[in-house]
Amino acid sequence: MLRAAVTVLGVMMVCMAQVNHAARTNPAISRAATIPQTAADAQQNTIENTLDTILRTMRNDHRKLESSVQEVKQELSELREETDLILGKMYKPSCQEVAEDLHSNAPGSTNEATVGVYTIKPPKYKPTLVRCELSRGAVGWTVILSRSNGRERFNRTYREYQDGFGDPSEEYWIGNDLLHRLTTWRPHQLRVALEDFNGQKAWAQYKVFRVGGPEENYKLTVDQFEADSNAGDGLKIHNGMKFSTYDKDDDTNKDGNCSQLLGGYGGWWYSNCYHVLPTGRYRSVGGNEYGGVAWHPWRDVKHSIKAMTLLIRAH
Ligand SMILES: [Ca+2]
Repeated sequence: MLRAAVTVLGVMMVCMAQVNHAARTNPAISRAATIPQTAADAQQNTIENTLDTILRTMRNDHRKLESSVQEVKQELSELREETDLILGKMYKPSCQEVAEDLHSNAPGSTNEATVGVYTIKPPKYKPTLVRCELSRGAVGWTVILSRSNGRERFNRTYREYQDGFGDPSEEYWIGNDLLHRLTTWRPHQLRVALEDFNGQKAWAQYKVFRVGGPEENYKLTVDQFEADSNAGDGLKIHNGMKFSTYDKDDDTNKDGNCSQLLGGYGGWWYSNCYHVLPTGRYRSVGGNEYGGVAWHPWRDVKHSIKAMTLLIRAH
């Protein structure tokens, strides 16, 4: 009995020695031998494998989705270009081309300057109604602002000045986005026509007129004043200014917002605050108050004039 027990013990010791040796040389056996896999471990492995499969499928689907989005973007961009081309064939890009078109179709009829409202469509911009002044020799100017009777409201938000507002055949603002588009597409000049309540008229012209994009707050560049302009260089202090409205103050007045301080709430390239103010409060008589429709030095900065038109044309 004792001998049998000693033999069994001896066999067990030999077996354990073999297992230990195998475990030292093979880590897999070591884990299997020392930490036996339970049902919970097996379940965890299954869950991990399933999650792994789901993750791989999701990544795959995501890649496919990204590729589809890219394709849709490409198609949209092509569609936009096609629409742009079609609309570009329907409408002239500016009043200059409107004038050239009228002149070539009826050369004898443009001996006198005419004014009309036309739809123009500069490249990569929506078709927009504007007022054109079409002069002799196929010359077309685009009216960008008009004041003449005080019927339109000019106390508008930054957003409204971006889009433009009013009636092109009467009083209106063409819109800062379109101004930016037109004046950066081709170099432009600016002409200003003024009229006072006593019937006197004056004009001013600048060879350079450019409006920056929204990222630079529609910064104004107006330069090369033409010396024979009889209204005087009123825009000098506005050159380089950003566009401000009553709800956006980018003027150089440290104490407040010029658009609000002047009481008219019109948008403009205010400095501190103005010599010229086409969007001021309309007064049916000249008056002697700040904030009216003004062009200094032609008239006092407090004198509101009867009519002002700003026009632009590519060189
Ligand atoms: Ca300010």
